[in-house]
Amino acid sequence: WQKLNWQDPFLLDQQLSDEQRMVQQSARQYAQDRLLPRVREAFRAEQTDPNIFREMGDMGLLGSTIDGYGCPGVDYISYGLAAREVERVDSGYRSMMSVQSSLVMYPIYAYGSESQREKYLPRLATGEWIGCFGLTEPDHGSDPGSMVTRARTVAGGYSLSGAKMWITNSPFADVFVVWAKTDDNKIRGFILEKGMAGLSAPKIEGKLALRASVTGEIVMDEVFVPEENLLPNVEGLKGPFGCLNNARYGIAWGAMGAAETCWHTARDYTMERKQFGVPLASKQLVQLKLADMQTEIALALQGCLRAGQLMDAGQIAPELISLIKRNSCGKALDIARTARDMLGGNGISDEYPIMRHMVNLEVVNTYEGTHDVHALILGRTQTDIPAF
Ligand code: TGC
Ligand code: FAD
Repeated sequence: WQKLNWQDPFLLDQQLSDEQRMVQQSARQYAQDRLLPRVREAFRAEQTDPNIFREMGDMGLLGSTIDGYGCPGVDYISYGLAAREVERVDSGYRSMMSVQSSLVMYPIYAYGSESQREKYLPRLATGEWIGCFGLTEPDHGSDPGSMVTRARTVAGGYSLSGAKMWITNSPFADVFVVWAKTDDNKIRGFILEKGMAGLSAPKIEGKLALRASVTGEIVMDEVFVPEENLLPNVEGLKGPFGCLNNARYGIAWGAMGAAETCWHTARDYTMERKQFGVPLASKQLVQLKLADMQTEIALALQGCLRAGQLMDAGQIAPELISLIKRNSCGKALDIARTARDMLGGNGISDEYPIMRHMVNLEVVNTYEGTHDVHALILGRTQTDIPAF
């Protein structure tokens, strides 16, 4: 019998290839050395450093699964491991990375023309250009099929009018992948660029979560978009949902990184903190909480790994991605709330990372399909009855 590796009960590390381990280690080193020292100030001041995109580009973290166009072409398990390492520090930094990679570069790669790929991907890969993804509208969040943003046909292209809400990266974005309905009522994807007449992206102020990642609107007032900026190879909701599959998969890994930080912080704290003359960790109630955290995290990560194998084999069902996204976010949020409690008064201080992770995870549980919307997706697969 082996002694249990309590931090990695399923020995996930042993199940990785050398390349996957290398990607994880370099992402961890970057996140711990470069992101961790600035996150507290960034969160306090609600400020996002755009240089992070260049740094992530240098590390090969942007569009990492794309082969060519300046991207490293790693597998989806490596992508997930990198998301876990970045989100160990902050969900907002993982958001910046996953929007650029899965929601901007992926659609240009998967649905774009060759000239669109050549024009946009290399500069998005280095982080010279920052991208955002506009699907959600002020009145249409969980139900994006009801969007009202229009793309009217005009000479030489389209005229886009409408508003997108809660858009990660939009206030400093150079490239906007926007979904809108054309004259025939079909949803199509368009690439807009900063500086186009009628396009603005005001920042949403006052967020109490994900404060290290800037969020804004996209406001389009008859923005002329030339024909060559239409994504030619997809129409319908499967366009944005195809991108969301990749992003949701990354979130499933990432949320566990945040959960691991909360778990380890709570463990270390209760080992040191004495009440009633003994360490809190000597109490049964405390050990029960630590055991639950360990169990949920270990099982969730093993599920992510299996999903990654299926992604890499091209055999994954989108509903399995809903299952892991929902599970990871819900469990990570519970773990963060419990860990916060275990630190008592100190749990509310930003001397410790837990409360920041806890409020961030409220967002992660909501965006890319809420916890309940993913339950309804899973319910539909079991019953064939859409209950949305
Ligand atoms: P429904 O009838 O189910 O589907 C319409 C068409 O889309 C196809 N489809 C998918 N294709 C690929 N992958 C998926 N996961 C797909 N899900 C659906 C489907 O096959 C169908 O295709 P076709 O060819 O038959 O037309 O659509 P519905 O309108 O009933 O939608 C149902 C529902 C609730 C599942 C869906 O609307 C949904 O998932 N809502 C959640 C919205 C959401 O996730 N928004 C995310 C916005 S982006 C974001 O949050 C980024 S934050 C990132 C960050 O900062 O990290
Ligand atoms: P609603 O859809 O109004 O939902 C409100 C509540 O009702 C939820 O609890 C939901 O589960 C529940 N509900 C909804 N429908 C049903 C139903 N049929 N049955 C039962 N309950 C239901 N979007 C983008 O396009 N791009 C981005 O980059 C992006 N970044 C984001 C960043 C942040 C910080 C945040 C907060 C959001 C971001 N979003 C982005 C938007 C995000 O995807 C939406 O907030 C999310 O999809 C939920 O939509 P909503 O906020 O309109 O809530």
